[in-house]
Amino acid sequence: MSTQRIDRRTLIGIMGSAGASSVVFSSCGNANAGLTGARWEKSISLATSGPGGNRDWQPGDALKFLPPEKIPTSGKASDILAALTKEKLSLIYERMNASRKWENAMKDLFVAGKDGLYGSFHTYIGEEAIACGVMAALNDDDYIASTHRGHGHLIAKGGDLNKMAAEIFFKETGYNKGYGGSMHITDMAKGIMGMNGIVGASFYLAAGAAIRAQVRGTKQVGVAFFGDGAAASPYYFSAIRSCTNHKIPVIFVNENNFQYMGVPMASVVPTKYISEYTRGLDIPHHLVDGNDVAAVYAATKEAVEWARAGKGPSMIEGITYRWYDHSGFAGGRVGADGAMGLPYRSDEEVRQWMSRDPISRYKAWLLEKGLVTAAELGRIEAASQSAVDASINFARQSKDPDPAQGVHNTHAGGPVAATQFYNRSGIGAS
Ligand SMILES: Cc1ncc(C[n+]2csc(CCOP(=O)(O)OP(=O)(O)O)c2C)c(N)n1
Repeated sequence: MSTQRIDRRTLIGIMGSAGASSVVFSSCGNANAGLTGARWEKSISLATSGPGGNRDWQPGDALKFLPPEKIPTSGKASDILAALTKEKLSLIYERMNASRKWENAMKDLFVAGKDGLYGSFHTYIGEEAIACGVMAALNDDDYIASTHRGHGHLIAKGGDLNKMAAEIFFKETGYNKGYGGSMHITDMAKGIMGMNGIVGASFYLAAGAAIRAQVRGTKQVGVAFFGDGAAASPYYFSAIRSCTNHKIPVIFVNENNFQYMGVPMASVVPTKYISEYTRGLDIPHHLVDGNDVAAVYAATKEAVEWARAGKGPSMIEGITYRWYDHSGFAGGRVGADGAMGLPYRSDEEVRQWMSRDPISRYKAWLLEKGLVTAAELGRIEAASQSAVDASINFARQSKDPDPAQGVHNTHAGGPVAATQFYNRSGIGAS
């Protein structure tokens, strides 16, 4: 029997005419390299004609959700953030800057084709207020479970820029000795349970850590970050329901950036907001401007107090926007901010969201309230840039991993356990 080979574009066309769902399609799509507009236009028409809630979503519709241009300098959230010490407010600014500058530097290297970088790289640029606002309300020993878009989470929780840069450069000094790449970075000493290529995995990871804390009575909390698309995962409702039943100290933090790869979020969820899904559960829900670090911090502080008091989970939805393509840098340019020309969203929408830049808004808020001076903020920006430059130099100067060691990184228990396993299995250790 002869087998006919078909390319992915043809396959997608067949799936479309057979009425494939948007979720199936988006799992098959690869937003990474060389996509033509035509292919994504096809994906959008597939997604929007499938089952789901808001089937009429069009590129540009995220404009309806634009936050104000400035963080309000008065009000509950503003007062709660302003009560932090100057050191803590400065640290938030430092980490927001480090996150933005580190990813921007990586983006420029990828786009310029320098240093042999390749592979998945999901930028968090534009969403920094969520990670930094959440982390400011946590203790160092609280746990976070991240997503595929996790560099910003790691930086906000105090992770190591050098080790993360070296990992992206596939060097032996990297977090995973150069074998894991961007989506598998873990730093348990900092409570960072890992970035994760499995959409929807953060729910159970955070819940597991939180159950441990509950059993031991340590008062630690677990935070599950997840995207709007992950809310469509079958694990979401089951996890939040079980955590509610057992009052597990988990905070479910949704980063609603309206985009599920190249598919509009509105076509895969049936409600206008993710936080509407679970309203029937008797737990606090906070719907906040995710580009306002004060709003995110205030909501998380309340959720943390609720969890530490033994009352169980909370849900926070932060409305935000990612400036670049899903993964990789289609539409991005060296030294320029934002990815333009992507067929699943309008350039006007990108520009408007960029004008609500969470870092500039926080800076303006700090200055207007007179909490940190312009000179001090300038020094923080320069120090963040130096740390980013140093991380790239560190990565460049590090050695490549020894391929013979690769197998030893695949088993808990390290080289000894791996050797024993392979000896027993008769495969041989290397
Ligand atoms: C279980 C699973 N299904 C599908 C994918 C492919 N995939 C990777 S990222 C992604 C989109 C996730 O969107 P969202 O949760 O909204 O997060 P965002 O990328 O917007 O931050 C998909 C479908 C995957 N990695 N894992």
